[in-house]
Amino acid sequence: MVSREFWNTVKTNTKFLVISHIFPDGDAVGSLLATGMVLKTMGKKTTMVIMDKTPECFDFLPGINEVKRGFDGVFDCVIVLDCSDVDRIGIKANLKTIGRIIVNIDHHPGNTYFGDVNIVDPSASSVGEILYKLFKELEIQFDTCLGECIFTSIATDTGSFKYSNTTPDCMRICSELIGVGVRPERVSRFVFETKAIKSLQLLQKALSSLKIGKDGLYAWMEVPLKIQTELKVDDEDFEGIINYARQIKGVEVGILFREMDKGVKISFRSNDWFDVGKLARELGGGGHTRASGCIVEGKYDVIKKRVLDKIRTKLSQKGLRDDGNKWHTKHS
Ligand SMILES: [Mn+2]
Repeated sequence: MVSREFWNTVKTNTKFLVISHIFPDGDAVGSLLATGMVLKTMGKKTTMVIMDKTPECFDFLPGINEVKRGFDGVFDCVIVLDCSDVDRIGIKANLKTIGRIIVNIDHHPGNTYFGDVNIVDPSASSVGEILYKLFKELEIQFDTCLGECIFTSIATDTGSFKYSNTTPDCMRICSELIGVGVRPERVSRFVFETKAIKSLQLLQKALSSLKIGKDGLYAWMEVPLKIQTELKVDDEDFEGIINYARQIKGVEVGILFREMDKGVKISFRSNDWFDVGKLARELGGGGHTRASGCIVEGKYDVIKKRVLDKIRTKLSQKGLRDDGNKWHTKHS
């Protein structure tokens, strides 16, 4: 059993690096802190790293001040969380030069199984959910701190228990976590209900760019670099903005084009049947069936047109056999 291999790895080693992805979300941060907490309780030397700024909305989580932006030296074991592939970690070095054993814990369908131990469950709502099950096997006690981290993972990756990945399992887990003292309204206030003014100004700009495709099946928003510089916005200010495109009645796919220095960061959301995870992978990115993204290098207008054309074509092919036509190039 994979989990036995995981626990043997934990028990027989002492020095751990726990790391999750760049552009960190609630699952990246929550699962990182939960893993770090459990390893430390077990007396392991543990370094927690995210190679990127963590959004301020997660500053309330226990242990967040111990998360570092980099690391030195080598480790017995590197535990990678919520990363479909090694690029998502944001380090240049080969993982094998950092740790003797690589453990990959993830729930993305496109996971590349880059670890020596791979615990990959695409049916799980979040890495937090996978961790809960792993910790239960060892009869680890859940207190409010550990519970709050796991709860945040699940609550954010299910969009506050609204997405199709909200399963009986994740509701049962969260019910138990509330039972050990997690306060959903506290998590919700920090994570979902507190906004910087610049986030709302960004939303204002994004909404003013909102356009809908001729057939009404897709809608998009655009944020030029100039606006981002003016408002001094970060990645975290973009959180949730794309949903406004997806929410329009009749729309299946929502798209957000964010101009970057050398290309475009594109986010995709779908409502019902369109696999945006597959679309993003074809564009060199990744993600889930209903939520995904990619970064494409090249000229903004060219990329935008190609992506919109591609979506229009795919939408018009609904019900037809997928011809497997792939857009391989990352550069336009
Ligand atoms: Mn996740």
